[in-house]
Amino acid sequence: MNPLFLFSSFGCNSDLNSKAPAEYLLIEEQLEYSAEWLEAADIDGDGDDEIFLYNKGKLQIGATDARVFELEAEPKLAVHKKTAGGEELIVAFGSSRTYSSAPLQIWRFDDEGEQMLWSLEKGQLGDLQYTDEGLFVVFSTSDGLKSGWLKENSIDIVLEERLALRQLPIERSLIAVGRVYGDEPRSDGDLRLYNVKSKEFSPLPSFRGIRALALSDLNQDGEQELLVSDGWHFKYGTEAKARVVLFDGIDSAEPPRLLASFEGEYTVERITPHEKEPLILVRAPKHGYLLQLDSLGWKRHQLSQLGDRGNIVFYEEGGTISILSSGAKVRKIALKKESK
Ligand SMILES: [Ca+2]
Ligand SMILES: [Ca+2]
Repeated sequence: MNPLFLFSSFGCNSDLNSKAPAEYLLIEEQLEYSAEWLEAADIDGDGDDEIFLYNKGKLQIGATDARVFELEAEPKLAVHKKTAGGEELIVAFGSSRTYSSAPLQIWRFDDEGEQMLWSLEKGQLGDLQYTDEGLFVVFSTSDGLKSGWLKENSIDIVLEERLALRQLPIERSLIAVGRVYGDEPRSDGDLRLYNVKSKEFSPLPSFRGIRALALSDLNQDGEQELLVSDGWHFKYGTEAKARVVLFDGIDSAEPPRLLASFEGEYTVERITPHEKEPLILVRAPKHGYLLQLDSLGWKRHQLSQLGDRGNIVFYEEGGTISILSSGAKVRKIALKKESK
């Protein structure tokens, strides 16, 4: 794919058109610590990320001189909140085989300490998103699946919709809603926009069911692009397709564009765009992947194998972007800008 075509189809005519995207060399090393799950956020605001390492009920903040937070629960998803002094990390914890009676809990971590924002007995997390409007939580209980904004200590419910496990607010009153299945058992899922004021859905094009949603301004033109993993099928072993597509604005008449497909994987579970560079981390069942925009289009790099619960995140230190991958030995993959 020609990058000029890509950027012009973004509706962008900034200097990105004339600037070739950076090309990177991936330099992998194995670190001396383990993590069943990990995260990175600059909570002290000095420009370098702090590393969060979770192992067996303990979340260690910082690789050295560490603060330790103990909780009988397992981290599920985390989101970053920008603050005047850096970042906060917001983590949803829940039950697992080891912690079978753990409630669903949402905690905020900053440089000073941690604070529980919300908890729900016997709740299961569907999705967690942070936008300028606040924290948006999708969760299920015995009453069904609900979603809404966290306000004080409770969730201000905006939608109760079966099977709509993935939800992402485009704005306060407009939510992108992805279902794994449709109304009929085993039928294909779909992608729709929910208007909170009119309480109506409008369809967006998708190939079957949805497993992940993300928003990012990949070309830095001030407009967010919607990234979607579709292709889910109930016979996932043989029929499902693992794909990531991009919508150039949700009101665009253009069909979504396929950024990458992942042979040998049956779905994409999580899409993590970088905040500043056209880089996207993709978590699939077997491997992590990096999508990188270079002069030929979106290039796909297969990263380390991941366990059932492991994850991959971006990490920034000394101005260098790296990828951290969980495991018995954490892997760090530095993205070194290639000199030409
Ligand atoms: Ca820092
Ligand atoms: Ca954009």
